[in-house]
Amino acid sequence: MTIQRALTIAGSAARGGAGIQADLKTFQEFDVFGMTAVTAIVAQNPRTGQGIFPQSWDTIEAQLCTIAADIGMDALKTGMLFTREIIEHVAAWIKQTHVENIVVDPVMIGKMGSALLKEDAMEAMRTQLLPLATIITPNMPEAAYLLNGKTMHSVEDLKDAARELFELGPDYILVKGGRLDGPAVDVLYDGKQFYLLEAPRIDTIHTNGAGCSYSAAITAGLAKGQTVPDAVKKAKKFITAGIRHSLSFKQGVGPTYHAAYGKYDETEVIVTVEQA
Ligand code: PXL
Repeated sequence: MTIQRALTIAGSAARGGAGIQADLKTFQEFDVFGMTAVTAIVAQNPRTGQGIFPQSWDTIEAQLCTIAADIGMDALKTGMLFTREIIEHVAAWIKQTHVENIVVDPVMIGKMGSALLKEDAMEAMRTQLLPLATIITPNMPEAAYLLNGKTMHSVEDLKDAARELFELGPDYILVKGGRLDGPAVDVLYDGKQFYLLEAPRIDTIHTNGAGCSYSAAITAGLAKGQTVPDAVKKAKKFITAGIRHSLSFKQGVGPTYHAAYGKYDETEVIVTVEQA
């Protein structure tokens, strides 16, 4: 058997719906072999309060080195990196691994409100990590932060944001319109064309880990050799199904259901291509 390999460099979300847990569940759904380098452990809860435990660079580097030496990878994604130091080290490590497919999810704030990126880390993200990316996948607040507080209310605004983010160096920009009114429209941009990806809006609060799972699905598609627009379209179908069948357990924002797509759901995503 051969199987494509995907690495996630991200935080552990103890609740199981986001972070590396979401990434591994997603890789499995796409029949891609998943590996992890844990950057931080997130276990926020009312009893113990602040529950973010960043790992030392030694710990993270050890994970990356064993993966590179023993398994290798066809694609990688980054999720929660948390500190400037981790971002700088991860960027330097990525540069010397020669991985072809690099997905950067600029994780900043969790659905439960946790601050997943320190303030002084933003500049390192902008200048050191984003230029290495095949694709970056900000939601609207993340795109706004990266662009120094740009406000966005429409698909046209997302297109403007994508144009500006493209200047930071990634090959593709995906700005997700989850917070717009109307259908769920995401904008993919490669410097020449816009791809508008439209799915029905699903009325639920239970979207914990949606961004992680979406970018993991893109990573899996790229690992399998799909083009970026194909991988994004499949990933959007996957995450729309996951949100439609999202789960609600005891408390808080519930997770998307990773096994939904293909089993319970064949959501269509409409793609419109426009010249920029
Ligand atoms: O969904 C963003 C996210 C990413 N990474 C980790 C998280 C969360 C949100 O809970 O815990 C580790």
